[in-house]
Amino acid sequence: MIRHLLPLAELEKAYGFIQKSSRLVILTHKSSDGDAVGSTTALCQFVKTIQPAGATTKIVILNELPPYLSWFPSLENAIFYDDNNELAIKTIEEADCIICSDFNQPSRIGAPLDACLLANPCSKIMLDHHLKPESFTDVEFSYPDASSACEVVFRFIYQIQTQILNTPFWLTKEMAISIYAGILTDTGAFSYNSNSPELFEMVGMLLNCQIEKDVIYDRIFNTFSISRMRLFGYCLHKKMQINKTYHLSLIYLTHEELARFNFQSGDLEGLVNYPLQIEKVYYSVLMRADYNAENQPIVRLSFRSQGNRPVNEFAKKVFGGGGHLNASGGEFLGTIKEALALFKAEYPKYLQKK
Ligand SMILES: [Mn+2]
Repeated sequence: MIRHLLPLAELEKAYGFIQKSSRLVILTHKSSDGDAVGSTTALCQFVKTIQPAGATTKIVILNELPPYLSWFPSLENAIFYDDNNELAIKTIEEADCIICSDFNQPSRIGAPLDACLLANPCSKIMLDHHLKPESFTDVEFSYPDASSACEVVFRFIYQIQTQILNTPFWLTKEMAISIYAGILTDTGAFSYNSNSPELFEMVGMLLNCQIEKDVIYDRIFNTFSISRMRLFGYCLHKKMQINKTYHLSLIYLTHEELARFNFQSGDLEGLVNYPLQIEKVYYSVLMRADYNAENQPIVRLSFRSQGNRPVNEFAKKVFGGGGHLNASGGEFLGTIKEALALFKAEYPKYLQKK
């Protein structure tokens, strides 16, 4: 039994916006992951089933997708800002309804798309699962307890069909593929954020749509380039430092090291989780050198932990970031050397020895 979590009045409002729209746009966060692409492509297919004839639905994303995400159904409806600046901007400017999926702060979609989003006075709907949403939409479906944006999208479709349209719940195979891929991504293939029995009921319903779950797993996870696999090997063999007192693993990478392994965006995805597979390592931190939009050196940090060992406070107070209890991110304006010095001075205040 899938509970009706989304309030009916809000759902009716969102449904009204979509039903009236003739140029709908779906946005998601930059550096998109499987949940971002899964939720937007599933939504794109779904809204087409309730829009008036002749209406259009487009997905607009800042960066082009890496190969492991470019196979999703319905991506023929996506416009990438990197690829076509003018069309991407124009599409958002001309939208008469915008759905914001898998993000809750305009800045997450990247400049200049965020400014376009805010400047357009049309009706806006948020479907998300991150903490502390900013208020910039007319309808907010924000569920930090949900495994993924795709779970929220599943509920959205399920409730619109069964409560508003009074039809049995149905999905196309393509929608089910997109939703399953997003849930799979954001739960690390059901290794975290996936304790709810209801989630597995949803998965059962997705499997009933004849999706091939092993093929989806393969497309999302078994897609390393040779240089990416060697970069992982290098990090684990040469760079991982273990602090036994604090049960902490630290890996950092300089510009020079990243260049040596022909680093591409997304290549370090998932690496921060590996050290947690070591017995008695409960914290894992990954730092990598990067540049910001002003071309100043910055360091991007990822924090992971296990059990009741929060890392979000540390990420927030020391590195201006935040996130969930066990998974957070942050940023530091400066060099790796400076970031390391700050990290080493501060972690004893935030990490537990037990
Ligand atoms: Mn997500």
